[in-house]
Amino acid sequence: MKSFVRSSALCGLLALACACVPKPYGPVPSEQQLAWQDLEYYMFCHFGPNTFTGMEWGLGTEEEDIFAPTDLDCAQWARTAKAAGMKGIILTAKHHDGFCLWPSDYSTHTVAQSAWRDGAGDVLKDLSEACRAEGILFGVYISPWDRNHPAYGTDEYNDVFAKSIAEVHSKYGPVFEQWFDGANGGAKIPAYDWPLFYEAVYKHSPNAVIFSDIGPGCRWIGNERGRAGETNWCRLDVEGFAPGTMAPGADTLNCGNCQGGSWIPGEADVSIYKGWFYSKAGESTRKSVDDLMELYFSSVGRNANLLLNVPPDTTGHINPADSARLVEFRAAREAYFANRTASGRHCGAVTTLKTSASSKCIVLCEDIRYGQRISSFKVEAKADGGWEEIAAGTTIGHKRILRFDEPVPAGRIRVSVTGSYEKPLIKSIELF
Ligand code: FUL
Repeated sequence: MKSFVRSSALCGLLALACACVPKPYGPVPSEQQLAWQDLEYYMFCHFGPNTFTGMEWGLGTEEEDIFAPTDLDCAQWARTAKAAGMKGIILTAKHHDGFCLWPSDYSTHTVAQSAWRDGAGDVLKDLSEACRAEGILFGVYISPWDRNHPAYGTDEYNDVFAKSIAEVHSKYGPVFEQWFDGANGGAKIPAYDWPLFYEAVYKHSPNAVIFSDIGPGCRWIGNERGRAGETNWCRLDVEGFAPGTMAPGADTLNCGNCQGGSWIPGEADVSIYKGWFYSKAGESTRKSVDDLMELYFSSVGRNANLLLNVPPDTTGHINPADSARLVEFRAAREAYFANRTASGRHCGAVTTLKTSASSKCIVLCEDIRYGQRISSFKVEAKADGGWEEIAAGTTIGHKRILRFDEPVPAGRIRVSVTGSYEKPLIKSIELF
């Protein structure tokens, strides 16, 4: 009897809870995409023959022996990423020059043909193990454009490429993200068999989020400057488009499509240097902490993940000056968000909070599990003469950060949703 009462009470509670579950609006994220959006910030590593030649796009004709890190230490990369507060590392397993950083059965242009470690070296093995040991995620960039492979440009290449993807994922996966670059430098474009490539990824990394200009997991943000649109929808129309030259325009990728048919959130990729690969000259272009903070606000602060490239040097280490910069950047972020002056959950279209001290920014998170709904909002502070607008924005999505023009003294602050396609669902509001 007791257990009957208990279970019917439980059913009642569940029914109540169910009645409160909001109705989804439009496309919604998969569980994998939700978890991926929570990551917010991780490392990109461009490493390969270009590290040694100073080129950005290798020709594919470089001698394999060019790849000769003197002291490869992937554990140092993983430690650096972790200390920087990054959640994972995505490595260029194969860039456009076709050189494979793992001994592949489907290419003769790989670490196995080089003199490095007598042909027995394997960067993917080292890095995937180092990431696991450090408790961070491992991801791969595998370029479809291949300037070395003899089959490139023929129908046979689709099969070769799918097999090398499967090889990487089965040997070193599962990976959290698979990066497919859209560049082809005007080369002859074969009719890529994207469904075949995706299948090869999902077979071994079923939870991977696949990046390309148009997803399916996440999309390019339309520039390599780390700047998402101030309006940034997680939705995109992909019908009739393909990655690369067939992708929608950069402006569309930058902002998404408000009514887009698929959930494909943006990822902002940008390098700490001017180029993607390490070069001595590149060191003078290292971004400052202020630059990195701006990047953070224009990517994570605008509903996009930040993929920051930190290229290992010819020794096979992340340059000490780069790792020091990353740690300074982490400290700057932590200092910026150290004093929370108010926090609350949203209730109704207007939420009022009381701040305990003067505030310089507001951080809003929409409950995107039920779709992205909000198209505009404003923030006001109570002043002597009534409510005064201190900030306004359009989309929110996973996270939106708005900095105030000047510090707003302690007092009452209210957030009003001024446009929403469905009942607005804000998960959290915080002021700092
Ligand atoms: C581009 C490539 O062509 C660059 O070399 C780099 O890998 C960048 C992340 O993507 O499309």
